Amino acid sequence: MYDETLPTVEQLVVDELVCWRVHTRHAELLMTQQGAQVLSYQPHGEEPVIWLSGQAGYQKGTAVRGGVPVCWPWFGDLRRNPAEVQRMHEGGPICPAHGLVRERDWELLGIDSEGPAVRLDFALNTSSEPLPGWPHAAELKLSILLDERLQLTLSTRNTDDVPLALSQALHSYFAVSDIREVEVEGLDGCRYIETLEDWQLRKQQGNIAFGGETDRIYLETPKRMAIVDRAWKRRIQLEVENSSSAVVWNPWTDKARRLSQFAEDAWQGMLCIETARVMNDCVVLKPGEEQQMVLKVSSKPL
Ligand code: TA6
Repeated sequence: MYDETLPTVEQLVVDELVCWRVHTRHAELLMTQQGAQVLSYQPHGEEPVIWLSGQAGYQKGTAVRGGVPVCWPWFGDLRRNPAEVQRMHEGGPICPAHGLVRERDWELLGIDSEGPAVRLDFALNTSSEPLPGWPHAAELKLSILLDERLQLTLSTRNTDDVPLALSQALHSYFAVSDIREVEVEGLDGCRYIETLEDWQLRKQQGNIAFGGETDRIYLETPKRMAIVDRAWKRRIQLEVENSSSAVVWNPWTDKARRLSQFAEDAWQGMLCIETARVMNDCVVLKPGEEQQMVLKVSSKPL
């Protein structure tokens, strides 16, 4: 039986992946060293907030489906990125979707569990761990803070002597009761790129509701947005810093069949809202400069 007041951090191996299970008086979190990926997050007495696929695989070199994969130093398809981001890539054909860091182990810098909160810090240094096709020097860090809410801070320091241009995302999978019944608040009036229709530019009117495959890049996004889930009587609140773009994604039926580690009906219970720096919001860092992007996730009853 856990002593609710004291946080615990347990290291475990799930199939091939080194993981940590963190338990505080507010919530439970599971994460893995591979990609410094949060895998699940569930406040006590509630449905999960961060969704993890029931068919998730824990193999080395393959990103786990679900959780919060880190997309860096580019988001999505490299060829759809701004020219300056594309130019950083000097490596021939190796340009997987969502960059180069979600399938490799990051270094655990430390775990701080003094007091009711727990903080885990991970890093990836591209000088000591060169990335194939991306011969630049940068220090990437992800800090995970678990207290009343979940906070992720992704920071990049340019340790090279030339400017770096990159795009990135915290590719968060949220759990929902039924995608057809939830709405996203906060993006009313925002321009978005409809990637499913020739990347046309559109404008959001009202809250986002879901009636089919959705894969959109929202621009000039606000600090706050929320998933309203009436069936589960909760609002998942997202608060961001230093991010003015967000990707909203649900694969629906057809794409669900083509996705790895994804049950045919899993599309009904998940929604990705990805805190990003993409397109005209991509990151350009001078030598020595650092950029931090922050996501705070909390769940409140409706
Ligand atoms: O972020 C949305 C997206 O780019 C979708 O187009 C979809 O492909 C999704 O990411 C998942 O990508 P993955 O490479 O993890 O299968």
